[in-house]
Amino acid sequence: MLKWFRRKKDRPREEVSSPPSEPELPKTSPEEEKGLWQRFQAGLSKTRNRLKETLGELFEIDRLVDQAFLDELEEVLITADIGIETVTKLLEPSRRKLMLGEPLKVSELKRSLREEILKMLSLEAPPFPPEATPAVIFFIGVNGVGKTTTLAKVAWHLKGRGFSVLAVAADTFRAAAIEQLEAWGERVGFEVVKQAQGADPGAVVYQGLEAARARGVDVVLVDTAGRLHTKYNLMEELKKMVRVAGKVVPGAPHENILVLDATTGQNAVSQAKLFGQAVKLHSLIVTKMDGTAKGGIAVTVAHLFKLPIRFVGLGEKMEDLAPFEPKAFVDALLP
Ligand SMILES: Nc1nc2c(ncn2[C@@H]2O[C@H](COP(=O)(O)OP(=O)(O)OP(=O)(O)O)[C@@H](O)[C@H]2O)c(=O)[nH]1
Ligand SMILES: [Mg+2]
Repeated sequence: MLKWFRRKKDRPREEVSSPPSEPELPKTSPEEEKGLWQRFQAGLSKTRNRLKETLGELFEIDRLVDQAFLDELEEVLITADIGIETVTKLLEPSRRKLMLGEPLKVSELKRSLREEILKMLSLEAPPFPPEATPAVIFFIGVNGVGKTTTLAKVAWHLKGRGFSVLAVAADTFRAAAIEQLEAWGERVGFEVVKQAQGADPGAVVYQGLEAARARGVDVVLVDTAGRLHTKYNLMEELKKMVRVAGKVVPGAPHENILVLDATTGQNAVSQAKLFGQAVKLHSLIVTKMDGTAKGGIAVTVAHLFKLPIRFVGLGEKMEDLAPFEPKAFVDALLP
């Protein structure tokens, strides 16, 4: 179903280091997929219900649409935190039709809206994890968005697909950040490379990648400290970590994931902008979709910055992370 999320056995034969006698990994069962889909649906229920309440009335009767109808629809979509620019783009085909004096029915408008959102979300995404050994992935974002929790959830997903995982505790700033990552490591089953609190995060990255290379680890997940995207020094520190990674493993980091908290709304746009100016961003993970009626922010940021969404966070447990699928998302979002 998901094209970008690969299993370890998808790799070319010569790159697989495990003996051929290793048992084949189970495929995602239909039950598992159903479970993910249900979690996805449930996680988006607040956003969906909000849209249902407001759009329900608008969409109830399949009548002809006029300008006033589109204006009202525009407002509703903006309250779901799909930004103005994005909403304008979404409704463009419908507005054009009206301007040309062509009739437009509610049912057609709904279809067009779905298609436009799908188009925005269906960005080409390279395979995940990236095809490098080790594949180095940074988790980046402002304070408290869910970087560490998401890293652990991703580790759990990767392990389920046969990859060996090592985490780097590059948040040496916040008290207890290292312990938090270690606790996840014990729960999920991954090793953590760490130094003392206050150590240079670049040095921890160096040590972690050296260890990963020496041991032939498949994927390295780097937990970075939460930082305000507007703070110059902290952004410089992030740039340095990224440079260090590239020195140890050529081409690293292979994926810088910006972690966004869905509940923060439009501020996510400026986060994406400023983090993207500091380091190259490759993808997004949108967390806390379960706690917000504003899940539309995912559409906005993906569209404005052309960043594919890898996963969405749907709760605090390790299994509360769903690989992102545009179609499932639109189905779950629109009533
Ligand atoms: N409901 C919900 N809570 C989440 C989700 N993801 C993370 N959280 C919670 O958000 C809080 C912050 O998570 P962390 O993983 O510590 O966030 P962080 O970005 O690493 O924080 P800093 O390292 O301090 O910047 C924790 O209480 C998590 O349990 C999610 O998808 N849904
Ligand atoms: Mg953290």
